[in-house]
Amino acid sequence: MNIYTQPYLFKVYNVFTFRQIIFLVIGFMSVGNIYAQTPISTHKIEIAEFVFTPQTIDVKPGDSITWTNSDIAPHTATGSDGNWDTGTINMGESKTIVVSADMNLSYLCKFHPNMKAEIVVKPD
Ligand SMILES: [Cu+2]
Repeated sequence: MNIYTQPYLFKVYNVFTFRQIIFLVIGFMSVGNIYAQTPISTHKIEIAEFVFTPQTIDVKPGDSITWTNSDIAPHTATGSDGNWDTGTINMGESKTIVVSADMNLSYLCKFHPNMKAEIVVKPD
């Protein structure tokens, strides 16, 4: 090995190591993210005898919530400020919404405003 090829080899070796480090860092970050994110879950809320059960649920953005109505009367689940709404849920029907970060905490039934419950959105 002469004096002219040695710096070149050193450079190549350095670049290769740098790329390896980058790949490792990106690799570990990706694996870390997979384990850091709790899986998306589906929450079920029963509507029976004009009551939402459970009354309060903890959710994360991206989760889904399904309301099932077992009353004869139709109901809705509607954000208190009106920014989300399942629409009418008839007897035996289910309606599902996906949780967004800006959903407000309390909701009610449009037809029976005394029917109230809460969803608590916790950031990821
Ligand atoms: Cu109702």
